[in-house]
Amino acid sequence: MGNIDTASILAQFEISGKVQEVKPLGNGLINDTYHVITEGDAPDYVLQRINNAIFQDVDLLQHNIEVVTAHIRRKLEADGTDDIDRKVLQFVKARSGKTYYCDEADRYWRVMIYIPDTVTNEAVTPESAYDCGKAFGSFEKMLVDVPEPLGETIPDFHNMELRMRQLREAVQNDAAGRLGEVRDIVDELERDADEMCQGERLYREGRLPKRICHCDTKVNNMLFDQQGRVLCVIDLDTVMPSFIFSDYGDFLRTGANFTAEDDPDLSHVGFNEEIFKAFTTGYLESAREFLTPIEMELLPYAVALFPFMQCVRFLADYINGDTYYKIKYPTHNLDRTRNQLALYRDVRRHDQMMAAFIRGLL
Ligand code: GN1
Ligand code: MG
Repeated sequence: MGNIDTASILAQFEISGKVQEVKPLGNGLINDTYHVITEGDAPDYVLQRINNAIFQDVDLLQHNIEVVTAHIRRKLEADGTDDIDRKVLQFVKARSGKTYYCDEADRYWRVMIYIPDTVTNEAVTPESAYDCGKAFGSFEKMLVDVPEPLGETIPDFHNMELRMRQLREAVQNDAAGRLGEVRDIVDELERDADEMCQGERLYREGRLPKRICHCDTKVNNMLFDQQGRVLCVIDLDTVMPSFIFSDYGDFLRTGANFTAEDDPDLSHVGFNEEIFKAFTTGYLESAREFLTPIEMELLPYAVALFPFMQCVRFLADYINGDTYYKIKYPTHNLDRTRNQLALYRDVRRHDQMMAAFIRGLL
């Protein structure tokens, strides 16, 4: 916690109970998160510093989150769901009336109620993939009729055309003098770029909708209860309008890779069909009633799109000299690039299997 005076920050929020201890929570790479333990019957809290270098419009971000959590709460209430406080996040107001507080050092803070007795997972099993599919599908389903427009907390976050432009700019500048060693990868990506940008084209033609999506669908962004059942979706900073491909495809990018996204041994990389099938089954159980035919038809495209996009992002960062992603060694972004390219290639070998499997479910 360094020199951060958490007591004076917490004093800005309408929390109940006396604070007993504040300790770091989780292992997020973007925000700093603390568990605030209180005395007696008062709830515990989560104190979070919002990374406003990445999320530059904190007011918009918190507005999105407030609209989304209030809407989900109303849906759960209407459905007669039990234990709602464990199934949707609840933010605590600051004394200013907002759900965040900006301190003198221009740091942004927010507080939510800590949901006790939960478990987070880093690895996906076929069983949990099915549950995650259902949960992310129903998250989107609950949000199809949000009563207010939401903004993009990172503008054009999953816009493939923008990501290609950024790669081409990196290639033009060759700021770190690394282009020579990756030229063949750039060429390979360019060959499929048009196909991978079809989402934006269909959107411009009015054939593909944007909906409210989570946009960071990793298994560790879900809370489970101690019996292993999904309780709720967390980490809502990237909730914004996007193609549903963002949630469906990005989950499988990490969940259905046999190894981590930065494993340098490419013989470990591959597309896990069993996870694909389990996740897709759960997802479509929740989502089929609101998805349009074109969205369903393009689900295999979504599975390919995310390793492709991530490969483009890692490669652009490598060529730029590692200015965005944290790296642990000089060729870290290159290893990530090669890993995601290998995954992309393997996904493409499963195009027909995926299409047939999805047809079978519908
Ligand atoms: C970043 O930090 P993390 O893992 O939540 C990135 C994602 C990438 C991911 C790749 C705001 O997410 O889009 O898919 O790294 N988030 C942002 O590991 O750029
Ligand atoms: Mg997270």
